[in-house]
Amino acid sequence: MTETHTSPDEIRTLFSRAMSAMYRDEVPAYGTLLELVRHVNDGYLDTRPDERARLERLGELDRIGEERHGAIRLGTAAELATIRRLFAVMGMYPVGYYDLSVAGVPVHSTAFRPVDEAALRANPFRVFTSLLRLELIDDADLRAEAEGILAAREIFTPGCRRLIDRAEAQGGLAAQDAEAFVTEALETFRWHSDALVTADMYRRLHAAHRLVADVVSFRGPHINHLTPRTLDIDRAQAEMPARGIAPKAVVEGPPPRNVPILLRQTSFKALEESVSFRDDNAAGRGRHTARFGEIEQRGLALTPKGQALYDRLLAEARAKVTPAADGSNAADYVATLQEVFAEFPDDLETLRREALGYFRYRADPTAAGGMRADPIVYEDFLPVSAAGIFQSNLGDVAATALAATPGQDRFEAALGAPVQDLHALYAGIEAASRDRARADIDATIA
Ligand code: OOG
Ligand code: NI
Repeated sequence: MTETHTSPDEIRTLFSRAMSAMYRDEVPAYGTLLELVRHVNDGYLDTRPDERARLERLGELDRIGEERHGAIRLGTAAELATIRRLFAVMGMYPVGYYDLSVAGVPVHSTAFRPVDEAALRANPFRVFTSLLRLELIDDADLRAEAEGILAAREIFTPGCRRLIDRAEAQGGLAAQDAEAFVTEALETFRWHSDALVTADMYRRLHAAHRLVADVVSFRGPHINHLTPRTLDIDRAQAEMPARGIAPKAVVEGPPPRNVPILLRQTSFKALEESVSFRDDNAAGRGRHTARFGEIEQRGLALTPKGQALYDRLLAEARAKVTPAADGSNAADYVATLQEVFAEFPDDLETLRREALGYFRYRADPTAAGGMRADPIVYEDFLPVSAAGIFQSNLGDVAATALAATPGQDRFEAALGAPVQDLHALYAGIEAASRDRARADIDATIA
């Protein structure tokens, strides 16, 4: 990159804002959710001046109002490979592998996100990106037809492809190209109500799996939700009904705690939208549910040891009370979750001492040992939560696991690159901060 190029961080911010504006136009309830989250976050910070000061000191306060993630579902390996190049233009790289077939959803996924500390601080915009696994569809004829439909569609504009090529060739984009790129790239994520398929084909795809219909029937991978970050998800969940939004029955992820860990999420159901099929006359229009809303609260990133404890406790709670799709045992589930998670340490010092979470260190002569540790925020996703979100917006049908072979190799072959290991990223940030803190301490002593 030269100084005449717009930085990938800036392009990402422009893109994230453009996407947010587009989605607010397409799905007005998303605008309501943004207002609710802003209201809850302001209230939270107003009553906690210490927390406000802490977030400000860590450089996190500014990013929270801008922060969001989105999700898309792609149909082919070629689409995934090009989307990887598209996101790279805005400094977003594939991190983590999520196999959702175990939860009955025929996709596997990664998250495109910024990876280094400065980029995360500038704007942590992420996109949870899934690739349809047509090989999990039993009906061979339908599979072949779906493959044909997907092979014939083009989800990128010619201008978008040209600008990706240019960014790669030049190592960046000049300001005017960067703006054009944002406009062109946005088109890939736009909702198109005119389907690529006939009503009958839609019905057959839908019968195979609702998700197959969502991916194969349309012109492109419409953004299916955009999720702002709240500082108090229980409060936001409680206030949703008053704003005319019906949340899903339980918040996904860990229970409420003193020290938030990982990620807690809740969503509202997908909207029913009218679509037109290829063979529709003016009178016959169809319906499709695809796009929904979600909010999330982020906490401490866990080490493999902490993640293993989380996974074990979550499995234990869900074995005792499996949350019913219709929400009928929600209170029971929440109580059980809370009970089981009592075993998970809930103060920063114990979490750090027992190496359950990742911390960022800095020199502080007033602290014991001359160093202070702050929690590193979890920037990724959780497969069980993601499955719960998929399920809820797919219409709360009970999930049956699909017989899938683990697919990370196939996913990476389609992607054209390996996904980065999220633990290596957090461990790297922690180690670098410790080295910096030690050097600072040495410098004061010397
Ligand atoms: C993605 C669902 C996963 C999350 O926040 O866990 C997700 C989808 O429905 O396409 O976005
Ligand atoms: Ni999401």
